[in-house]
Amino acid sequence: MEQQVFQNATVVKQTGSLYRLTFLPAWNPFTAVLSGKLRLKGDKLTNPVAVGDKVNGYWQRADKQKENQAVITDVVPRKNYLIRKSVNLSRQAHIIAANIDWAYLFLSATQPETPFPFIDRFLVTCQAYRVPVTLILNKKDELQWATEYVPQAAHIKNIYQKAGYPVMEVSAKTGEGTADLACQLKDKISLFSGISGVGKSSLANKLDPSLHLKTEPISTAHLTGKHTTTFYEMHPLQSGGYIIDSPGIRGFGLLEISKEELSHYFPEIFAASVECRFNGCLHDEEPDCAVRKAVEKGLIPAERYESYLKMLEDPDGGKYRT
Ligand SMILES: Nc1nc2c(ncn2[C@@H]2O[C@H](COP(=O)(O)OP(=O)(O)OP(=O)(O)O)[C@@H](O)[C@H]2O)c(=O)[nH]1
Ligand SMILES: [Mg+2]
Ligand SMILES: [Zn+2]
Repeated sequence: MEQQVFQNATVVKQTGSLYRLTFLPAWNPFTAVLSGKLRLKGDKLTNPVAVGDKVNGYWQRADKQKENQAVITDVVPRKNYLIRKSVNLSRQAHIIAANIDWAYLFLSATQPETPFPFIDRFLVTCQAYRVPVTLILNKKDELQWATEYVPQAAHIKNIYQKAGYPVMEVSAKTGEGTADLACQLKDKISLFSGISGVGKSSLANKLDPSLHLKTEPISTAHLTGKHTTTFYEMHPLQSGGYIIDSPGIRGFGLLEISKEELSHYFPEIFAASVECRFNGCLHDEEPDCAVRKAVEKGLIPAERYESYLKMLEDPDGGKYRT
């Protein structure tokens, strides 16, 4: 059996035990499997190798096989990654994606609604794992006729802009706001994430109609998405850059973030906390807590503070039926 090694291939797709790799910036993905050594590492992780990972390995020519089989042996140390506790296998963690230049958390201006604790768990994880993040408020076109959602959309925008996060209002249907987004995506590997039905794949198609990603209307009975995208997959954009389209996230448990450090990942809570009486204040029931005072005065939105308290109490939680 001959062996020829390869280095620094990028994982662009994972489907079960099969991976697709390419040598960026070239785009001609080939199939690979994990070595036994890497599969063993998978006991605490549902996926020891994630989309966006850079990997090394070798090709082996197995008898009777026409093509060489690529085998992944090592993951190159990651620049960053996003990780969450899996919903069903609560002791297992799932690496959402690795080596991400920018994450885009998709929300819908109308339906489906993303619960605040979900948004905040995602943002906390981005802060903790050093992934810059922008909120995408999609389906802006629907606000014209679904006017009952206008105050809610404005409220979301206000909360997160105040916290220091960029918020972009776009429409995957009309294309409004997508030119600015296309500029930001150039030369970067970006992650599109969010719950099902918020329009991640639709927006990707609008940015590059040659992608033809599958999309589906949300359920009229439950106003929730149908989990149309089932694999994490990187796509090159004609306008430049690469996006990772992803399946709707069903639940988001925090991982390896201590109670003491949690407030550091809420920028506006952290800023207020310098005035707290106690150094190790958890901003819960401690006396003279500047964070609680800021919430009472309306300077910190109650939704954000409630999310913070929920996470403090139950970092593993965050399971949503979406
Ligand atoms: N009116 C309007 N509808 C949109 C917009 N973006 C997406 N939709 C619709 O929302 C539904 C869900 O869109 P998808 O792109 O499948 O959503 P997704 O986030 O990829 O969902 P999953 O793959 O299940 O995670 C589809 O019917 C889209 O046509 C938008 O900007 N405006
Ligand atoms: Mg999709
Ligand atoms: Zn405090």
